[in-house]
Amino acid sequence: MADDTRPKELTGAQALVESLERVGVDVIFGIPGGAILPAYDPLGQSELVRHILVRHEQGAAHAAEGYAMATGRVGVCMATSGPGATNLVTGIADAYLDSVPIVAITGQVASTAVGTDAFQEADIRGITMPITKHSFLVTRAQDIPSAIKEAFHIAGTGRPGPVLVDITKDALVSSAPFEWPHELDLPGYRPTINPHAKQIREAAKMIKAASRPTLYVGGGVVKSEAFEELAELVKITQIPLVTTLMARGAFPDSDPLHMGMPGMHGHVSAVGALQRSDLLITLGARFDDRVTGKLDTFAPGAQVIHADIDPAEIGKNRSVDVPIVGDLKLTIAALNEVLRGEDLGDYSAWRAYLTNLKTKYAADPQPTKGDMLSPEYVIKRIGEMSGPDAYYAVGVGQHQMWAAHLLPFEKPGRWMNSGGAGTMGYCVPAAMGAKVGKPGELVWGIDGDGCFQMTNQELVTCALNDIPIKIAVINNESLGMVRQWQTLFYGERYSNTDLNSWRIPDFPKLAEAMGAVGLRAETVEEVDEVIAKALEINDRPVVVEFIVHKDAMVWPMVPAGTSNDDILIAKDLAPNWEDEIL
Ligand SMILES: Cc1ncc(C[n+]2csc(CCOP(=O)(O)OP(=O)(O)O)c2C)c(N)n1
Repeated sequence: MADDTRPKELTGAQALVESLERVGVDVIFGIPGGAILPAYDPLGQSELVRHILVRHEQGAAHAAEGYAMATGRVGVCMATSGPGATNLVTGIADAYLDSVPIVAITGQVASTAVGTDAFQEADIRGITMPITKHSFLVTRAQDIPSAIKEAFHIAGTGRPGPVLVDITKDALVSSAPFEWPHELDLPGYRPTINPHAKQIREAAKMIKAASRPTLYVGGGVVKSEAFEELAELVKITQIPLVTTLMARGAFPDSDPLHMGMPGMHGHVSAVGALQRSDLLITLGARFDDRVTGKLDTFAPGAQVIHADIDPAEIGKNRSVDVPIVGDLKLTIAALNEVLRGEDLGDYSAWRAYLTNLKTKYAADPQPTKGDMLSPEYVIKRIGEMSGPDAYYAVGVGQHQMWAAHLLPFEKPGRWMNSGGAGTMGYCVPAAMGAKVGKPGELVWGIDGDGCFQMTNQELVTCALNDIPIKIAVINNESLGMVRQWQTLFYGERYSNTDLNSWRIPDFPKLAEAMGAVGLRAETVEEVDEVIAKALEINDRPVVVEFIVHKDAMVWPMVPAGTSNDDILIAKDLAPNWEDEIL
């Protein structure tokens, strides 16, 4: 009789695939090459793990992010050593800044060759050390299972983030008994999940004493899926709230208490809600410079409650009166528990003040600018015709900000964008990853003509792998956001921002060449027509090019390095803060 208790002998490569199956991986985005090649052999035979062969490793990393953002699970990308691994770096940095849980698996040259400048050697662990939550260099086959188990645990727990597992070729080809670790051996890694009751009571006391409180809601609320808890907190307290770029959709925009998005291109009412507040109840937000503007003039009269799972965030940029470390889902639930049924302050004058700002400075995008389409209108129509259930990935630039203002943010977890790093090229692969994670859902990518030219080749991947995403290219013929700065701060000297993309490339033809359907709209009537057509096509990816005016600007704007008090709603036009006496 065979001895079933003895661990089976596997190659490192087989152990890797078995480990990935055991942690529940269902899809990996990647490209093979020499060092990782041994792993691709058993991977190709796995019945549980689907591998999607991308066209560029940057696409693999962003696709892993898009998958993670859309599903809440850990996304996985894979590359070979050297240039394969370095091509992942942008996506890893992006995931780090936006706290997206991904695991990047890379092949490394043989352990005996490490440090010799061997062919395709790069110290990817060293390169990514500052942009990963943790990283492993595995040089022995028997260490692969524990590295994989730990990597997935670290990526997905506490403050989520990217983890790198770099495996040498000799570790992949040699054999060892496969032993799946039952316990995790991670001394020192113990994220604080439960908030401290005393801090919760202190926070509640401050909320009761405040007269102009604001809930400053960040991406952490999305990561911890604390949507119901947040909705209840708002219901109990009737405190106005803002959602940052990363938190769009965490609370319905249509709610009268929602004051919009704060920051450099935020809504006047949201900027006012922070700037004139006497208490910021900060939930999973990090006082990013794009939100605060000039830090020493940010929310000058506000005390601060700061709740975050990462203690390193607390007090990093802004001093804090009540720190709360813990999972936001539990933190907000605990706050609800102590606030429910309590006598809270009367915030009605504050609400009225902000509501007035909200109405007065509401955006009203017109269909055209001059005789050309306005990009705001196009994005608004995509949102209206596709609805709040659709998933939306965006690139970086003006189109990203218009999308953040004008898409229908009613449901959580449907918004994918590169907030922290601001990575052009994020949109197409992130949309691809989202669609793989949510195959039954409508997934739009809204991209700029500049961003699209960085990673559009992943449409080939989509066409070949039955991933029918829809991409809107908002073609303003330029690196629009940079051009906007040149308009405002460089005397309209447009150095190197004209892409000539109304001539070359021909985006619909490019789309067709990649196996997608290519459509174009130039008039107001065509906008609805092409969106409707795109919505009907579900067997292939679709690219819709919208030719739009190049001089449309993103408003409001707080010029970099200035105070939020100096927000402009149009060139040289500031809002009137003093309309209502508080
Ligand atoms: C990888 C990368 N390179 C450069 C930049 C700087 N940058 C920010 S926005 C932008 C322009 C984006 O142009 P486009 O994609 O056409 O979008 P638009 O602003 O016109 O909507 C640039 C170059 C960046 N964010 N990322």
